[in-house]
Formats: sequence, C-alpha cells, structure tokens
Amino acid sequence: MRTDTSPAIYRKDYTPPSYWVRTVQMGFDLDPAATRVATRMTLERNPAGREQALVLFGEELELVQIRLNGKALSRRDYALKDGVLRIPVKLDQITLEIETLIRPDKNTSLMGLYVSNGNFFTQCEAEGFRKITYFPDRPDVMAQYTVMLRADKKAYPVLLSNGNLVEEGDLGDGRHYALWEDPFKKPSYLFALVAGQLVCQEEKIKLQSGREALLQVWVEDGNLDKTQHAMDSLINSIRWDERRFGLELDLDRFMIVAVGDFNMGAMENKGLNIFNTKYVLANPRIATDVDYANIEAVVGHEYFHNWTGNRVTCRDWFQLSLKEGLTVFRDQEFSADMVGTDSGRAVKRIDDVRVLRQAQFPEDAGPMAHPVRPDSFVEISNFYTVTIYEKGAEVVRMYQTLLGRDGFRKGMDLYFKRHDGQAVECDDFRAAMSAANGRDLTQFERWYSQAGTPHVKAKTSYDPVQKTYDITLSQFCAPTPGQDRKQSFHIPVALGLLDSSGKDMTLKLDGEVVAINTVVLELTSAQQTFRFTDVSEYPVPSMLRNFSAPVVLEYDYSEEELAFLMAHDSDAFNRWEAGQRLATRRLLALTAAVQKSDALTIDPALSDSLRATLNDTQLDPAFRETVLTLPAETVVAEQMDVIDPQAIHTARRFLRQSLAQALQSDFVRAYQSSQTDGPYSPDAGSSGKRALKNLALSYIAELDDDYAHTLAQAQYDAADNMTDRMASLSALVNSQAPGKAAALARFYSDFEQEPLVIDKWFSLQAMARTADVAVVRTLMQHPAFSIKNPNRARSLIFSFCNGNPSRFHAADGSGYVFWAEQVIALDAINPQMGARLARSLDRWRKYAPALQEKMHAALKHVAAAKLSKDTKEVVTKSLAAT
Ligand code: B3K
Ligand code: ZN
Repeated sequence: MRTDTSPAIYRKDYTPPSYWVRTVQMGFDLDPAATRVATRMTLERNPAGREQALVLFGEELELVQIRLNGKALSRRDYALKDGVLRIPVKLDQITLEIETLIRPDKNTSLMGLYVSNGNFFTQCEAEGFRKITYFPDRPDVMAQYTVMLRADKKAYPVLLSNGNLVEEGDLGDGRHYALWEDPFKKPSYLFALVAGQLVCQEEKIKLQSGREALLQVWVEDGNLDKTQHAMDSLINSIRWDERRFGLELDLDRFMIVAVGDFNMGAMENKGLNIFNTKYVLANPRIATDVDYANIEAVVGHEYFHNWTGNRVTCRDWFQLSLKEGLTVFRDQEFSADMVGTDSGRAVKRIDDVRVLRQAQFPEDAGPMAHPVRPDSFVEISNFYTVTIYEKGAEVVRMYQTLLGRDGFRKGMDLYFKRHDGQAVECDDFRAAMSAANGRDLTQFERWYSQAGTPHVKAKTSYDPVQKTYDITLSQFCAPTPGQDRKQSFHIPVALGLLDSSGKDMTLKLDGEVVAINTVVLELTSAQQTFRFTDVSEYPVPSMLRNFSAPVVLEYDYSEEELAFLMAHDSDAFNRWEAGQRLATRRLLALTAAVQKSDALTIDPALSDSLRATLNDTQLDPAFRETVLTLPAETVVAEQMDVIDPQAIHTARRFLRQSLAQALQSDFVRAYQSSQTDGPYSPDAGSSGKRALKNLALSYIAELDDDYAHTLAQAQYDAADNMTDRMASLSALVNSQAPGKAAALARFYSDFEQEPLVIDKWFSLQAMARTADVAVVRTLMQHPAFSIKNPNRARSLIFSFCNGNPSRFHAADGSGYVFWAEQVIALDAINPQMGARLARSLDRWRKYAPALQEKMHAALKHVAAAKLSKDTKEVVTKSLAAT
C-alpha cells in the first residue's frame, strides 16, 4: 500500500486568516507562452488571526519578484514550500506587490488562466486563482479588485473582466488595454478574465428599481445565431429573482461568455459568468428540448449565485453546499415556475428526483459518501458532488416544506439582512431560517452533518369501529465511512389519505382538523405514531408527497393500492411514484428470473395501468412520458444486494419489449396524436408532446420490425429539429434497421462544423446496445476525437463507462481495463477529469465476485500509477476497507 497520499484537511481545523486583503490591483500582459501578472494588494492584519505570518498560496508559478511596502524581498525573507508562501510580518497595514509569470498555453488542467481555441479564459473556483498569482486564496478573504488587461489588439480584440469597464485604449505598439473595476468585494474564486476574438449579442433592460443594466452574451464568431435562448433565459432569471425573492441585479453590466473547453457546466464569476458552450448555444438545428431546458436552468443557476454565493459567500470550502444546495434549489424553483402548470411542476420535480436516485443515492451508499457539509477532504475539487448540489437542494427544500413558502422567504430575507457581504457557514443559514420563523431547527442540523440516505418505514392500521387510522413511521440510516451510528433526522413526511373514490380526505390528527388534503408530519425520533381520527373508511395513504424528504420510503403497498394511486392521487408526483414502484417490483422479479434462467413473464396489472395512463388525454403528454419511462438500470441496481448489470439489462429490455407488444396500437396512436405542427418551439407544451412521441417511437422500435424501421427512418428524414433527429437516430442505431449506418454517416457530415452536435454523435454510439470497448477504441481514433476537450471526452469515454452499464461491465473485464487506461491518461492531462472518471468504479464492492475481482485489479492498477491528488483521493477511498 502506498502511503504518499496528500494529507486531509479538516473542517474543525479552520482558523481565521492572519491578514485581510482590502484591495487588489492586477495588471496582465497577456501572452499564451508567457503571461506576466503584476499584483498589488493592500492588507490589514486580522486581530482574530492565529498565524503569525502572512500566508499565500501559489501553484505552477514562476515567481519574478515580491515587494513588501515597496522593498524587494529576498529568498531569505520568506519561506516557500509545497505551494505555501509564508512571509513573517507583524505590521498592521501592508502593501504587497508580486510579479509572476505563467504559461496559459501549457495549461491543460483548465484551472487558472488557460487558452481555448486561441482565446484566454480563467477558472478560479475552487483554488485556481493560486495558479495566477500568490494570494491568500481562500473564500473568506474578500477584496475589491481593479484589473488592467493588455494584449495584442488583433489577436485579442475583446478584453473582459469582472465589474465595470472604466477605460480602454491603444498602447501604440499594436497592443491595447482595458481597465475593469468591480465595485463589490469578492473572494478570489470569483475572479475572471476573458480575452480574444469574440462577438456578442446585447440587450439593455430596466430593473425593478428603474436602473438600467446591459446584458451581453459573448461567443465565437459564427455563433450569434445561437445566443437568443441564453439571453431570454438570463432576462427571465433576472425577473424571477426580483419577483420571487425581491433580489435585484446589483451591477450595471452582466456578461455571459461561452467557451468550448471547460471542466464543468458554468461558473458564476462576478458580472462575468463563463459557460461551457453546451449551456449557452442553442437553435432548433443543433439543440434538443433537453438542451434548451438545461440552458435555462444553468443560466438561472449562475445568475442566482450573484446573491446566493457571491453577495453572501462561504467561509470555507466545507460550506460549499451553503451556496450550491441553495442555488440548485433556486434554479429548480425557477424552472418549475417557468413551466407554470401543476403537472409541469410535477414533471420538473420528477426529473430532479430521478437525478437524486440515479446518482446521489448511490454516492451516499458508497465509499465517497460524505455529509452535505463534509468534515474533511483531500482535494476540494472532488467535492463538487451530487450530494453537495442535489441533496443540498433537497435540504433547502425541506425548510420550505417545514416553514411554508412565506416562512422560507422570511428566512431568506433575514439571511441577507444579516450576512450581505460576508463569508458564512451553513449554520448561519439555518439560524436565519429558525430566527425568522421562531422555529427550533436544532435537530435539522443532522442533515448537514450525517451522510447516508435515511430509510423511513411506514406501518398502518385502521380501526373501523373507532374510525381511527394509525401511521407508525420509523427511520434508519446505514453507517457510512467514518460514521457508524446515526442519530435521528428531522424528516418532513407530506401525507394525504385517499377515500375509496380516490378523493383526498379531510385530515384530523387526534380530533383536530389539520389539512383538507395534505399534512406535513414531522418525524423526529426513531419511531413515532400519528393517529388520524374520524376516518370514515379504509384509506389508501399517499406518503412523501412531492418527495418531501430525500429518503427511501418503505411501505408494503398492495399492487391494487399502487394502481389506485397511479390513477387517482391528487399529488402528481406520487401518481408517478406509484407507477415506478410497480415497475421496480416487476423489474426486480424479472432480474431474479433472468439470474435463475426462469421463464420471463409480463404482469398484466402493470401493463394495464401503464396503458390507462398512456391513453389518458386529460394528462399532460410530458407527464405521461415520465410514467411510461421505466426506472433506470442504475435505480434498479440500487435495490439489489449484489448488482448484476447484465441481468438487470436483460430484464428491463424484456419488460420494454413486452410493453411494446402489449401496448403496440396505443403507442402508435400516441405517436400519431403527439405531432407538433408549425415552426419549432422549445416551450413546455411542445417539448412534452415531442417527449411522448419519441418515447412511443422508442417502444415501437423495441420490436425491431419493418414498421419500426420505416417509422424511424421517416422521422429522421423529415426532422426539422434536433430533438426529433436524435430520437430517430437513436431508434435506428439501436435496431437492425438497414439504414442505420447511412444515417450515422449523414448525421456526421451534416453537422461536422458543430462541436456540440458531434458530441451527441459520439455519445449516442458509446451508449448503443452494440457498443463495446472495441467500438469505443475505434471511435477514439476518429479525427474528431480529442481527449483534451472535456466535452468530447465525456461524450465518448464517460458515456460508455457511466451510461452503458451492461456493456461497460462486460464479463471479460474489458471495460475495466479500458477504464483504467483512460483514468490514467486523463489524469495526466486534467486531474479533475481523471478523478471524475475514477468515480465510475467506486461501488465495486456491490457487484458479483467475478466482476469485483476484475474491478479491484483495475483499481489497483490505477492506484499504482503516478497520480494527481484528485484521482489519488478517489481511488484510495474506493479501495479502503469498508
Ligand atoms: N460554482 C461552479 C462550480 C465550480 C467547480 C470547480 N471545480 C459552478 C456552479 O455550481 O455554478
Ligand atoms: Zn453553483
């Protein structure tokens, strides 16, 4: 066992900084091969600081000089070790000048200052600023920045940074400059600059207060026909935050810039958001309905950070969910409000819960499980997780469920009143919610401190004589790494009772009317019983409505009850949930049958219920699509003690084929009646229809007959938008259709100039039923493939390893050998990408012994390589004894 792992950093070890930075002036002489960065900062000793020296961080920098109060320091005046620079000073006020040299063209990690397609971009969160200059690069150090950019005018006509442009002009030697000033103090992780050949779409809008703001979306030349949706989404976000939370844009100028090489989705730098092109560029030709929705959500997310993250930021990185969980909650609510209808909101909620179940529940049950507010980490980049983001958003949502919308708003108002301009902790948010509502939320803290997904078990009993109905709820949470015993969570369980006609009963608890349809029960101990009185008949309980807590609910519903809930529940989420429960049961039974080589059979109860929903034209098409979509293979996997990817796949495929047969004419009717006429529009109504139509197509294609092939081919040929084109191409590629190779080739030549579409082309093939390691390796040889571009690497390598479980987990272990090679290759180029891919095997202990052994060997192989601390942390934790 190697022991050269980097040390963990602990939350309990937090100490305040020894110096505050008040102002930062930076001058950049931009040159890909040698950018000179001159920084002058004024600092003030922090009386609360414990460290004597001034501590600065720096990585991969050439240090040219340091001057303290005008005097150059020599090597003996400071200590520089492992990226930490310590200057022993005791003065109350100091001015520090630092000059560094960096090489953006050699920066493949895409952290700090780097070059993408000839233009300069930065990414500083979490710890990228230290790759630009030595700095107290920690989020609790907030300063006011002035930035001077200088560069060749022809090569870099556009020079952008945070805040307001105060001056620009020529330098006379073919170079020019721009001076930017950010009026707000900010942590270094929100610093940004962009320089290069870019063009923008701009619009001026009037804010709530009457102030005018300039909005810009910057892209490479040739992409201005793809910026309207991002601009609309930005304007909608601004309006929504004004309306829902009374929060106004605080800058005169707000810019979004798209870049093709980016590690994640987007970044909320103050006034200068930098986005992956995937979350900006859209028109009907290149973007699907899902792309349109994602762009709206991500634009919203980054914009909302301007208050939740930027105005109020994190004291340390352990508090990351303070801004991320809250901002995801805000973007979820924004997207739901943009749809507006009840069923549209339910569809959005279903989508969000799917992500939670497919990605966060497994994380919470694996070796990387961590609380929403972690206690330790080795590399913070590894903690931008579904737990911090999505479970964090669920935790925020529970405040709203417990306190009501108005109570939640009061809490938000108080949070800003108390903490505007500060770097704070998750506890401060909870305290604001508590104080604004006069509610004791002490126990609620455990959602932040304890990892793992709680299981809530429900038992019910009806007394027809007394007319009482008892619900006993109990909770249990399995141990997670470092946490053997869990204390009870404070769990809001939203519940309704349906009478025999399917209507909500008026709810009385111990004689008191508590709700006319839904009551929020608060489970705070290991076990509690709630007694409903005057319950005139045996009810069917609808529990955890709208998924009121991120838990697994265990209740022994009969099949009849589930079918009944599917048909009648007033809570649309639970109508969907009932169908998922029925389908999951069936899939687990089928998986077991596959494993035993038993005959596979279809269950008429399930197909009848699904048929009824499919044909219920009173229901929104988008909602019907969610009901008819079977639980993902990864969701089924989570329910098994030992995961068998092949058996799950066979079972799910069988169920889809059986449904395709049993409901064939229904699917054909749904397909025909869900056509959208007129020009393409990504609105919820039209995209819902397309979703149902394309789901019907995918079922019809399961039969792989001439009719299916002709239908898919006809749709492909006639498609006037990417949603329909991709859906039909997918149907063709996953079938024996004679035209499939031709369609793939034509797709490529039609969209060769559109990188985001070529990503889809790679991804579709990586996730195809016939894909295997050989196919993926061949695609890696394609001239359009590049492992250095994160979107492209994700589209092929990640799509195969994470999106094609039955092929990735091939019995011969070829998927794991491939995985190990790619983790090592990616890690050498870009540690964040390497570490992300490394996560694909972290649940190896859940698989059958034969697979486990091969996964273990692959993990050991990676662990023995020279690795970044990012990837090292992931494989070390994956291999650790449980
Ligand atoms: N805050 C950024 C994430 C930065 C990730 C750094 N590894 C995007 C977001 O959550 O809005
Ligand atoms: Zn965020």
